[in-house]
Amino acid sequence: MRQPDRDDTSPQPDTANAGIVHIGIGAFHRAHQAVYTDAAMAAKGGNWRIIGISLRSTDIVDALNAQGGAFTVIERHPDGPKARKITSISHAIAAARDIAPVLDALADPTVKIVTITVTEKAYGIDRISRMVQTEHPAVKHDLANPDTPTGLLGLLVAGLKRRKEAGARPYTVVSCDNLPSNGRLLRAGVIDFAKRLDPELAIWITDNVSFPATMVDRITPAATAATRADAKDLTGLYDPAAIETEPFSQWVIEDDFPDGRPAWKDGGAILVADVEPYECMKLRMLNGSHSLIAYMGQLGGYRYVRDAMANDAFSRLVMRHMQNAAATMPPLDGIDFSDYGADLVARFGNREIAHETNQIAMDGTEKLPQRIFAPACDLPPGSKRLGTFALCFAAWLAVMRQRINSTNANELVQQLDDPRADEIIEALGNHQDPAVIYEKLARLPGWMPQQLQDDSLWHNEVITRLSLLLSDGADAAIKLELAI
Ligand code: CS2
Repeated sequence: MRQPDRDDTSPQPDTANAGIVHIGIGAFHRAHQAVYTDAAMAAKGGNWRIIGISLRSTDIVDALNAQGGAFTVIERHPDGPKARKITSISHAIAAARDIAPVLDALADPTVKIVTITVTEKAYGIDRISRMVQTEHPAVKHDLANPDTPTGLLGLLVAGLKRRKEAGARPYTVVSCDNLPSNGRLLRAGVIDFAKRLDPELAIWITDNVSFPATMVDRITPAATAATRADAKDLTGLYDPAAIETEPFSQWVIEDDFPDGRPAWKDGGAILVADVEPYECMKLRMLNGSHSLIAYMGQLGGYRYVRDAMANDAFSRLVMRHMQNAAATMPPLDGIDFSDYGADLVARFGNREIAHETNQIAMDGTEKLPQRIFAPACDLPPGSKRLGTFALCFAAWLAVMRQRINSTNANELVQQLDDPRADEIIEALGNHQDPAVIYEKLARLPGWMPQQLQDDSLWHNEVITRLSLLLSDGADAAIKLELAI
């Protein structure tokens, strides 16, 4: 990312006041929005420091606060790692310890924007109806205890309620998670949640709150001891909050901020009127391929994405899938999907990045709908391009089956690493027949679109591939896919 020139008369990232609350201060936020905001303040100033909220972990909160919010970003370049100090976080708060300071931060009218990275499963919004999922644990808790919320929707609505009661302006709410139409989805979920508690608040939110959509992109493996060791080597300081990431970074933001925003454009972001085509491209080409690599990689014994990509047949499969995904989208001005795909192949192959297939494989029930099912539905009926989508779904089924077969009952839920693990275990039981495995998991409620459930080609393509994966393994399935 380019380093803008500093304007020495403006407040700088390490001294400015806070203007943003960010919910979910994990590695991705620290590698992405925190870096753009740091660069934006360095370029144009503004009181836009970030108050970071952690919903669950307390360790990261303590680590950041002990360093005045500062932390190290290690960028893994081909010619070695580079360290960068980021000071855009003012301080962090652990919601699990006490919700009062979180609600106070949300109520503070100097906070103009709330940004969010909590991962797909924390939303509790049905992707199709866009209504709240009343059985989602956090949603259920927060509807019953709206003054002491624990989840995303509960927090956002409690904060907005305080603003309305104080006669203050609301904050702008920005989802930075890999969800389709993330702004519209979150808007509908927040309004539906509010309606269930306070219909007038729901109307006020509808009339006053803006929910710009964003597309976020930066491959960020979980930090390890090697991350912290490199941070120490490069900076001389031990930093428990250090994270590592690839050099590439992209943030496309819908420019709809009635109460202002940092100069994110000067920090390298792209501000546009309509984000959804970018988001669709990224979800289908990058994240869809990532899920294919994750499940096929798990079956083929590849711990890291880079090692799977170093296998010629595997990387040809990934390229094939990218072409198939690109064929599901209308053209996007100024973007050549083949160039975008070629760049992705290079990023996935980066030898410096140790991105575990297991990390990407988690939460499949949350990820596959937008990455695999939605594009598969957009192919013309009978298209041969369906094959790689069917392979990705078959690979997920095979991973679930194999993990259940090889794990003892006590560790099963943890091993499946999916919010619907209990349902998956129950549905699969001891069934080993590919057609039955398909039936049982395709019929999880509210998941696979009806169009695919009714599509006999999809059904057959998945079962053929699942049979081969279970009997002969990943290499055989890749070979067959490339021969089609
Ligand atoms: C990955 C993403 O874990 C996953 O599911 O596909 O986190 C991916 O690395 C990011 O979206 C890249 O921007």
